[in-house]
Amino acid sequence: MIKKKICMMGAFAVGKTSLVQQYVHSIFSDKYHTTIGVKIEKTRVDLDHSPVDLIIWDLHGEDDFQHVRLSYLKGSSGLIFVADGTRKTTLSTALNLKQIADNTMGTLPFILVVNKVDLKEDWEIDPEDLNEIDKKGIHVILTSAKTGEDVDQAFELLTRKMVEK
Ligand SMILES: Nc1nc2c(ncn2[C@@H]2O[C@H](COP(=O)(O)OP(=O)(O)O)[C@@H](O)[C@H]2O)c(=O)[nH]1
Ligand SMILES: [Mg+2]
Repeated sequence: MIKKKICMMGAFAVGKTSLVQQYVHSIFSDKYHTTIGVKIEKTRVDLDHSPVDLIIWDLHGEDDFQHVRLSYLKGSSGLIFVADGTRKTTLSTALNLKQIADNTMGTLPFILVVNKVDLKEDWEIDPEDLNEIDKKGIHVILTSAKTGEDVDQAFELLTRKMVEK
């Protein structure tokens, strides 16, 4: 059985917990629950008829990241960096976290998820910014943890990158 650990990374309230809950349990809550410490979810995905067990680590906050990054990232096979389309600063945070992760772990398979696409009219991140990032070879996926749009696709794309690595 193939087992892969994934870490969710990104600024406060971008939707990391919501994406994991939507993907693993098909649920969404509008209530804001700050994740305390680390929450670990397990799920099985069928990739071309072969099962892959994903162990998804979901950490709270961003600033305390400095203290936990090593133990949090240890053993991971892939990373999901999450930004919130309605808050432009979260994109820089995601890219900064990618830098920190690269320095700590070397480059692992990863994707950049820009979440809350259901609120597109409130977006601060414009397509031009994302185009630029895309040109650097970073895989960008727009998701909504609320409607479920492209959430499965995001996790499956990362799984593929990890397995094919
Ligand atoms: N409209 C909308 N709200 C979202 C989405 N994802 C998360 N949220 C909301 O954004 C807030 C923060 O989400 P949460 O998953 O706790 O963020 P985290 O701190 O990154 O884990 C919560 O109130 C969620 O209900 C989304 O795709 N669309
Ligand atoms: Mg959370």
